[in-house]
This record gives sequence, structure tokens and C-alpha cells, in this order.
Amino acid sequence: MDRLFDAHRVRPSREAAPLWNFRTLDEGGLESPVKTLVPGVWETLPRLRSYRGRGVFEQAITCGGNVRFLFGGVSFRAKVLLDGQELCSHYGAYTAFEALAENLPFGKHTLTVEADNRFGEDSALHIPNDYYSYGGITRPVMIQQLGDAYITRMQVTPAMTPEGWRADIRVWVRSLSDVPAACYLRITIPGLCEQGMPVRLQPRQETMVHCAVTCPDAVAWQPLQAKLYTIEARLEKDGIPVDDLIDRFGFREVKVEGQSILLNGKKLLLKGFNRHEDYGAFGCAIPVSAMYEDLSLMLDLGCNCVRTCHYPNDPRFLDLCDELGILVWEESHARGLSEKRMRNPHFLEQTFLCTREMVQQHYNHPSVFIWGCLNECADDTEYGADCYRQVYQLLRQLDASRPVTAALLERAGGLVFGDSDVVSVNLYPQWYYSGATGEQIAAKVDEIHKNGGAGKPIILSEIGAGAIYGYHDPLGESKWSEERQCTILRRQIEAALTNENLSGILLWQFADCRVTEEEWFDKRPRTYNNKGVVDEYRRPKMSYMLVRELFRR
Ligand code: ADA
Repeated sequence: MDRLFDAHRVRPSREAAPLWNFRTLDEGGLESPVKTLVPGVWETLPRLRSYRGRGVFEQAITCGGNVRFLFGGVSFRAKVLLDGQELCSHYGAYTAFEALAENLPFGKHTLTVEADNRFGEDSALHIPNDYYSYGGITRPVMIQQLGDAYITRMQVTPAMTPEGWRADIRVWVRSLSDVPAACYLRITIPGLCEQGMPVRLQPRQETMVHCAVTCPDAVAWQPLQAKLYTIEARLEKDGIPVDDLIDRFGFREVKVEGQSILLNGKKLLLKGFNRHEDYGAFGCAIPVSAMYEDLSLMLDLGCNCVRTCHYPNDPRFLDLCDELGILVWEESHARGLSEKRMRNPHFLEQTFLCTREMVQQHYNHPSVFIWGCLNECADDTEYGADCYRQVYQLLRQLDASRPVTAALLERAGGLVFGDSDVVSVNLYPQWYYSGATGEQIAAKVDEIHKNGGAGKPIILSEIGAGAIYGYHDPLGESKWSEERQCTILRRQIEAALTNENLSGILLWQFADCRVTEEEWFDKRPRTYNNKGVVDEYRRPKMSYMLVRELFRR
């Protein structure tokens, strides 16, 4: 299942069988083909832990007519073929994409997916980095049967009005037929309202249908008190249902007022973590039970917020956050790109693609309260600043209902403090820099205020220190010891939570994550970023109880 609820009752939709034939094409790969599990990453297979290359997944599928293969995520280039014919290709590990096969004869077909995780000039976002770009089909694959038209997506925007909650609803329907068609679209929010309207479909085009409903009896979605509603869009032809799309949403509104971020009019104080999609035994293909474990641990730690550093996350993780009432900062893919890397001819196109797919695919999640982008890129050069402005503009075009931000690097000379709705900055006092923690935070706030960010909310989007699980120094003096991590974190958290200019703090990081060997192994013991309060298997370090105490205070 690609979601934690049934997204279709009319459209036949099933998950592809988990076992696929798998072979590699490049040096360092397998000697002979094996069966492997999807979703998964090939790095968990014996001898492929560091394989960087192409992997081919194959499965026989019985289907026919118009068939939609929906890939939740393939890391990180994908080519999809049916019976040897290319259906589509896609770049970027962290967003979904579809492959359509039309008018297929009913019977057995071979579905082939070539995944490729080699770095190269054609890849501007997946580069050697402080996390791992895994290889494989890493999120569920759905096989869906379509008729002559199907609902491609739906966007629900809640807003509070003097009459009560209102939902602005947009639904996109795509025709797969060569002739025009008259259909009817029925929209239901069970328990609240039902609306219907005729739709005229033009041959092979996408049509957007818009309506708004007032729901005076709706109950609001609040952090840690989540109330979710189901919304069903059903397409009918001659009174017969031919397609549908079901999603969930919540009634809540995010506003920025002066230095505050308000959710349903209440000021937010964020306490949370940065979390990579990475888990010792699974790489980035994390099963739902392990996602749930992470969120349970975060709730136990006293968090109300998680940041999906540095890319869009699995929708099932967002479904869980919706359900548990955990606020999400979701961001499009990019980490630490210098101006030179931002000048890669593919950078803007790949960034726009990932940003667009993220917003369109995750728009309805009430937990997502802010969109981020371009973590620690070159915000201090004219060219880099212009890229930030372009991505902010795109985010605002795609979604006017959420604020935008970016986690900026701890360095002087930032040029874009004035361009986002919320200013966010990453700081590592006492870890990368010496000097008093509270003073360093205050100096950064001052710099933001003097350079365009005055009067805006500020989030400390990363702060933290490293510790290798099980390495102890009872005197608490050596870096990488669990004790020293505690000393630094205590100072950081206490200073941040008492600074009235901050709207919140997101610790770096929840769990240790694997880093790319190329360019990174010598900076990161074990080839892991060890700043987690739990290790990659979620074993708590001493800092776990410290954070729990400080966050719950
Ligand atoms: C940065 C970056 C993170 C991670 C962190 C660290 O702020 O955004 O991805 O690399 O530093 O551990 O140094």
C-alpha cells in the first residue's frame, strides 16, 4: 500500500507483488541474478553495500487495457519499460511518478525498471553528500486499471471564514480518449457535505474542476490533537462510477504574523528533530512499522515537529504525522550546493521538478505547515540568491496557503533573509565553533535582523553535536563521547528555548545516518553522521533522556 488508507474504491488498484528478479549492470555488482524485495535498497544485499551503478528489476504482470504504474520512489534515476518498450524515465529519488501503458492486450507482460544511483554531471541534486543516495525501488509500486479518463490529483485548501471553515477544492481529470466526453464529478466529505458538477472532457487533455464548500460543523486539526477528514472525488459517466480518488485532509490554517507562526491563530513553538529517511537495516526504504517507531520515540521525547531533511518524504510517513498531529517541515531536495554546483545546467530544472512534484503530491497533508528548499546552498552570492528567489516564487505559485523558508548555512553574508516568510538558520555552537552558545545564537539573530529579516519569525533549523553510540568519557571532555554530546546539547537547547526571538528549534538529528563514501568518509567516523540522539538502529544514546527532560520541561 502506498498510503495508510484506501485511495481508491472504484479504480482497481493493487500493489505490485514484492518479489522481483534483480540483476546489476556495472562493475562491483552481482555475479548472477537474484530475487529481491521491493520496496528495498540494494545496499542491504550481500556484497552490494557500496555498489554504485545500475540495477534492473523485472516482474511478469498480468494486465491489459489502460494501465497506470505508479512508482512511489526509485533511487535515483529510473527508466521504466514494458515488454522492452520504454514507457518513461524519471530523475530524483524522493517523489512519485507514473508510467502509463494504453490499450494493452490482456495477458502477461514484463515490467522492467532500471534504477541508477551513479553520480554524474547530469545529476545536480544527488551528489556525494552527508547522507546516502541509495539504489533501488525504494517506495511501493501500484498497478492501476484506468478507463477513458482518470482523476490525476486533488487539492483541498481549508480556510477559516466568518461563516466557519471553508474548503476550496480543485480536482484534475485527464482524458485518455480521442473524443470529447461528458462526465459528472461527485465530491463527498463524509459527514460534512456532498457536491456534484458536470465536467466536459476534451480529448487527451487535463481539465481542472473547482468548487468551494462551507463546513460550519468541521472540527479543526491541531498539533497533537489531529482530526482528519476523508474526501472522495468520484467520476461518473452515464450515472456509472468510472474512476475515483480518495484523500485525507484537516481543517487548519497557517499564518505568519510579525515574528510569530500561527496555526489556527495560536502561536507555535516548535520543538523537534531533523530526520533523514535512513535506518540501519533498510536504508531509505523504511517499513511503516519503523516509521511509526520513529514518531513514537519523537512523541516520547516531547517533540511537536519534524523536518524532512533534505528531500520530500514517503507519503506514508506524512500520513502518520497527519494522524498523530506532528507538524512537518517538508523540503524539496538539495543540500550544501556551492554556487558552482548551482550553476550545473540541470540544477534549476531538477529543483523545479522536485519542488513541483513535492507540493502537488503532498499538498493535502495537514501536518505539513511549511515548505522548505535549498538547505545550505549559496545564499551569499548574487547568483545563488537569485536561485533561492526563484524557488520561493515557485513554491508560492504552487501553494499560497503555506509559508516558505530555507535552512541557511551558519556564515555571514546571507542575501535572502528578506525573501522567505520565515527565516531559518543552522548553527553548531560548541561543535564546529567555540564560543558561548547563547551569545552565538543572539549574534545570528542580530545579523538576520540587520540584513532583511527584521520582524520575521526565525527557526533554528539545525543545532546539535555528535556522539558515537557506546563511546564514553565519564569526564565528558572528549568529542564523540555520549557525555560530551549531552553537555553541548544541554547548552544549545537551554539557550535556544529561552531566546524569545526564536519560533522553535529542530535538533540535528534524530538518528545517525549513513553518509556517501565518496568525499565524506574521512570527515565522518564509521561513514555515519553521528549526531543522532539514537543510532541508526534507534538505540538511545545518553542524550535521549536529556532531550526528553529539556523538551518536556
Ligand atoms: C548541516 C547540514 C546537515 C549536516 C549537518 C552536520 O547543517 O544541513 O545536512 O551535514 O550540517 O552534521 O554538520
